[in-house]
Amino acid sequence: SKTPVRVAVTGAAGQIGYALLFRIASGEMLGKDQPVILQLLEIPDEKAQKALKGVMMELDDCAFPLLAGMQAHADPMTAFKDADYALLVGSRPRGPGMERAELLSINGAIFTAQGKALNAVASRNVKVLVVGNPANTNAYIAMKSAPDLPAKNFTAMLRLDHNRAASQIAAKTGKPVSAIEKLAVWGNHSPTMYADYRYATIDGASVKDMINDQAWNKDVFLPTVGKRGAAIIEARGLSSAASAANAAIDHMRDWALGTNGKWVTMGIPSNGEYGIPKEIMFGFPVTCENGEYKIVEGLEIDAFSQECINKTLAELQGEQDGVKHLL
Ligand code: NAX
Repeated sequence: SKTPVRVAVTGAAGQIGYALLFRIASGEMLGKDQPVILQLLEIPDEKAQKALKGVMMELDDCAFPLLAGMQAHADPMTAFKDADYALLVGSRPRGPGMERAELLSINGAIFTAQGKALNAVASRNVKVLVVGNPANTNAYIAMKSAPDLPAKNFTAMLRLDHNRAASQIAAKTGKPVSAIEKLAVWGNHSPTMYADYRYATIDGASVKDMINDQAWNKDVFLPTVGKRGAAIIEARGLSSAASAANAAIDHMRDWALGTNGKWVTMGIPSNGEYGIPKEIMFGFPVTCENGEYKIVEGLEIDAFSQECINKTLAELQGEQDGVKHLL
């Protein structure tokens, strides 16, 4: 059987962690033949560490055949040791009344420390996914703090936006979500992201032609997908957790095991594609093969799409300028 791989997860006692760890341990992320060792990081706070122990007791009680080991950590330098995969879920999202500068400086501290720790102790091939918000900028900070690791190994989660867009299109067209291909979400994981179905197909037919309603795109689809996170909070009293964990599983599984030519969305450092400045952590359509992602290139960007892309890019550049002094 295969050698176990090491999967580090931060924020492991949080609500996304609770929806994520059991699926990683059951083989849904890396395959039903791939044993995993979970390296779980929480803040040193006694309550958080105790809650983490409780989650680990439940993981034990699942008797997962693929769970080859697990440890609790309070220090990224030990949590990330030899990690093959790192899912950075724990962060400080923006609270009510929190100033932007405060948000950026708290997360700056978390993600510079975690980037440095990955740089020092993780596998040289570690695949990093940042879920914790602001996800793109946190991923950018971690990447810039890990100069000895390939920049391409750092990614941010846009997959929840991608899956939300697919689900809205399925509802609008009355077609199964599994039949939708060639969907893309550009930019920042925030309400400015641009979900783009101009190239999408269902059983080979154009989704754009099927819907044929630019007003629906602009006035219904984009705001619904962009504000979906807020709508979940409003309905549930808590932010998206199971759907976020599911998107993290999708992102890592596709990156590791490939997409068979299917497009998915990942937040990745730009190499200048589509005029996005280098190193900006931006949502792009990609395909994955042999453990590598590749941007879908050559798509035409019309005036409306360019306007949307410029807006989400400007927001990201603002965020990244706000953390430059930390790097
Ligand atoms: P919770 O508050 O339930 O859990 C977060 C956990 O992270 C807590 O247990 C906390 O102790 C821990 N933590 C905080 N700082 C840490 C650090 N430096 N090292 C290790 N652990 C640390 O939040 P949850 O609902 O699980 O959400 C986690 C993050 O995901 C939030 O930032 C949230 O905004 C973000 N999200 C991102 C999404 C995306 O699509 N990219 C969607 C869902 C979610 O909103």
